[in-house]
Amino acid sequence: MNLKMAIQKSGRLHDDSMRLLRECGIKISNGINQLKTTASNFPLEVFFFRDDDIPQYVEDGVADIGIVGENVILEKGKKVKTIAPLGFGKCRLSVAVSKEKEYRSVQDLQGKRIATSYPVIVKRFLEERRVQADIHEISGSVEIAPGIGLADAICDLVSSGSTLFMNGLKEVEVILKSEALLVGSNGLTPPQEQLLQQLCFRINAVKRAQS
Ligand code: PRT
Ligand code: ZN
Repeated sequence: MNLKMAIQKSGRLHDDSMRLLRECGIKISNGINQLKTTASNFPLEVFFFRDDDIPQYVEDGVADIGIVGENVILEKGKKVKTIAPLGFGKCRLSVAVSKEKEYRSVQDLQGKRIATSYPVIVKRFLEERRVQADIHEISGSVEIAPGIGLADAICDLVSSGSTLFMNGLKEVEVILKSEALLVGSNGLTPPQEQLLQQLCFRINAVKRAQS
């Protein structure tokens, strides 16, 4: 029996996810043109997916475990359990407005149009603060929305801040701090749980060695 793990096929979490497995002493071939691969020295199958699909696959048990950003887990609202934060993929989900605009508090978003790829998280954030705004879901290049008149504000992931800067925007609210998480399906069998424990033991050793 193998433990099935979903990781990002390509993108910001792919290399660090592969590196973590390598540092855990698990040998797998690179997945750029593959859908899945099997480790040669640990009972682990690795599936390569788009990060957005990973919560669903783990909830459904297509994969037993997965590595995905906390931002994606919260947005998708799937029933998966968090096993461990992994210390990479760090970013924040923030609201930004044109740097020329005056911004005092979240109340300034009242009645405004906010472009984002994270409508669920943004909606909850605004509701908790009793602010009503128009959420426009767009899937990419969110940061150009204010410049082309599509929105008054955006909510997007930020790490260095240079994308906001280059688009004449300033960060005004941090909604969420996120990093990559190891998540697991709720229906693992005892043998799968045991394999997961072995894997977690190795991950913890890697984390300790790095801190
Ligand atoms: O193809 P697939 O759907 O799998 O990938 P994707 O394009 O949806 O995601 P990807 O690879 O961009 O990001 C995967 C995960 O990395 C995210 O879900 C976050 O958990 C994490 N992460 C960490 C980031 C960033 N940092 C980040 N800076 N994801 C995206 N960004 C983008 C941001 O959207 C913005 O466009 O980078 C830009 C801002 O970066 P700075 O450095 O200019 O602030
Ligand atoms: Zn994605």
